Amino acid sequence: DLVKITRALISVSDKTGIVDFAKFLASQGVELLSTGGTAKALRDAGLAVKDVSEYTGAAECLDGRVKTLHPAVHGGLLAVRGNEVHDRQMKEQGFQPIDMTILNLYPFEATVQSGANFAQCIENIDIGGPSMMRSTAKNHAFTTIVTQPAQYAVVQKAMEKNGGATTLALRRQFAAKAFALSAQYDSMIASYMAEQLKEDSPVAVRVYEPQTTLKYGCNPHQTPSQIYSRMGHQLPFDVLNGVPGYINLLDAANAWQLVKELNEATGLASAASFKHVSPAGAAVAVPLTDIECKAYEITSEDAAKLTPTALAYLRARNADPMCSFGDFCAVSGEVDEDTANILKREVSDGIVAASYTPGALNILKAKKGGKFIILKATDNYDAGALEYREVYGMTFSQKRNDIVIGKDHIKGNVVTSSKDLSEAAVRDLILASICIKYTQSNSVGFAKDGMMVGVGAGQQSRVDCVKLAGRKVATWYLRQHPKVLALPFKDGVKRQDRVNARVRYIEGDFTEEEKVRWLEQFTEVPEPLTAEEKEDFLKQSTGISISSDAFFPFRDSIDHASKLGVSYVAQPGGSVQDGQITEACDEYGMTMAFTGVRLFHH
Ligand code: 93A
Repeated sequence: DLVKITRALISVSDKTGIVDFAKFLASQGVELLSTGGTAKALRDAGLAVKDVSEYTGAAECLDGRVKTLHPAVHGGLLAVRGNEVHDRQMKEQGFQPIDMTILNLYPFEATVQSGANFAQCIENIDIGGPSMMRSTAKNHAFTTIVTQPAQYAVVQKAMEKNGGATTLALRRQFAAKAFALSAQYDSMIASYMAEQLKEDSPVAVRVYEPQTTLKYGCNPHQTPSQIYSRMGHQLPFDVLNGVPGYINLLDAANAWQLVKELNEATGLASAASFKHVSPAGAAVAVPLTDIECKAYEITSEDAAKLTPTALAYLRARNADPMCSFGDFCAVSGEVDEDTANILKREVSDGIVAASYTPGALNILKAKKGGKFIILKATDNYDAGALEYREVYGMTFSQKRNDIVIGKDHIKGNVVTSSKDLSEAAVRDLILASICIKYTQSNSVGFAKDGMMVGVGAGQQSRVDCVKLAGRKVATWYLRQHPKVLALPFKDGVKRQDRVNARVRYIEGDFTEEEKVRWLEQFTEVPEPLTAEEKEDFLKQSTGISISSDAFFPFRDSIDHASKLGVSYVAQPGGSVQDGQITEACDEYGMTMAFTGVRLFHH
C-alpha cells in the first residue's frame, strides 16, 4: 500500500511553509506542477516548477476562475493505476498521473469576516480547489491529498521513512480530512448565502471532527460514543492523565466555565466540585473560621498556611461533602501541592484546571491507582458564539449563555426597603448566581462567606428547590454544632464514613438496624441532637445569600428561606407576583436585587 510520489500539484492560497515543503519534494525527485501565484512563490525561492497551463496545454483564464479545471488535471488525479482501460485512455489523451495534491482554498470565511462586499465574497468561492481536493481524496488508494500546512511535516516524515512513498493509512486519513474540509467550506457558503437572502431559517450546518472515542455514553449500553470538536478547532481540554468518560467531560465543561467566570468576577482563586453535571459545591478563597476548621477537619494552623487555590477547593468540597463523594472538580488557576494534597485524601474522579505544578501533577497522577483524570484547560479557547446539540433527531442551536454576571447585576436594581448590601454580600450573590448558571434547572443556590452552602438542582418547582437546597444549608450549618464537632469517633473510621455519619446524626431518622451499625463507629454512645437544639442553633444563622435561576412565582420560597438565615436575595424578577415577593422580603428584613437575567441551564 505504499505509493511513491513522482508528480505533485501545488496550489495554495495560504503559502505558509510551502517553500520548505516543496524543496523537500524536489529533493526527492518529485516533479512540481503549480498554479500562477504559487508557481511564482516557488520559482522565487529557486525551485524548478512546471505551470499547470503548460501541463494541460490550456492557459489559465477568466481572471483565474479557470486554472486547474481541466481533464488533464482531473484525469491525472482520478485514473485508477494499473487499470488497463484507464492506462490506455490516459496515454491516448497525453495525460500523466499526479500522485499528490497540496492545496488550501480561497479564504472565503476570512473574506466574509473582513467585511468585504457580496461580489468580493462570491469571487472568493473556490471552485477548482475543492474539485481537486475531492478528486484526490476519492482516489486516495493511489493519491495523497494534503490540505493543511500542519500536515507537511507528517508527509515529509512518512516519505523519508518509506523511500519517497506515502502509506495507505496516511492517504485515507488525509482524504477523510479533505472531505470534512470540503463539507465545512460549502456549509459556510450556504450559511452566508442564506444570511444574505435574509431567509427566516438560516441554513444551520456545522461540521465536526472526531477527536476521541469514549468507552461509552451516559450508560454502558450506549456504544459507540465519541467526542467531536468543531472542524478546525481543538477540544477545550488536554488530557494529562486518565481516560475521561462522557459524564466526566460534561462535568468538566460546566465546572471549568464556572470557576473561570467566578475568578474573573471576583479576582479570587475559585474552585468547584461537580456531581452529575451540577455543582455540589463551589467557592472562592476566603479564610476559614476556627469552627469551620473543626467542621472541615483541618487545624487552624494548617488552614492559615493554605494557598488560595487550596482554600477555595477545601471550601467547595465542604459545602456538601456527602454529595461530593466521587466528584469532578475544577480549579481556576494553577493546582499547587497544597491543593493536590487536599484532593489526595478525598474520593474524586478527576480535575480540570488552568495548569499544574510538577509536584501537584505527581501527587494527582498517583491517585486512584493512576487512573485519576487530569485535564488542562486550553488557553484562549474559543467556544464559538453559537452552540448546537442534538436530541431525538432534532438539532437545537442557540447563542451560548455568555452573559457575564457582575456587580451591576446585583447593585443595579435593589427593590426592597433594605438597601443593605455589604461587599461580602455582593460577592456571595455573584458567586451564587454564577454557580446556578451552571446548575441543572430549576435551581437555587445559597452562599455564605465565599462558599456555596446549599445548591438545589433539577427540581420541577421552585419551592422544592429552595427546600432541597435549604436542607443542605441546615446540614452544613449544623455540622458546626458543638455536639456534632464532639462526636467521639473510633480511630480508623474512614474520612467519608465520618462525613456521612455526621450527616445521619444531624438528620437523626435512623432505622433500628442502621442505628446499630452507626453506633459501632463511636467509642461511646453519642447523645442525640434534639429538634429543639437544631432549631435553636439554626436561629443563629444569618447573612446568607440566595440566588434563583428564575423569578419566584409565590412568596413561599421567601418564607422558607427566612428560616435558614437568608439576608440577601438575587433573582431575575419579572413575575406578576413581584410585588408580593418584595413585600415578603421586607417583612423579613431581607435585601433583594432584581438582576434582570434568567439563568436556566439544561
Ligand atoms: O478560481 S478557482 O476556483 N479555479 C480554479 O481552476 C482553481 N485552481 C486552483 N480556484 C482555483 N484554485 C485555487 O487557487 C486553489 O484552491 C488555491 O487556493 C488558489 C491558488 O492560486 P495561486 O497559486 O494563483 O495563488
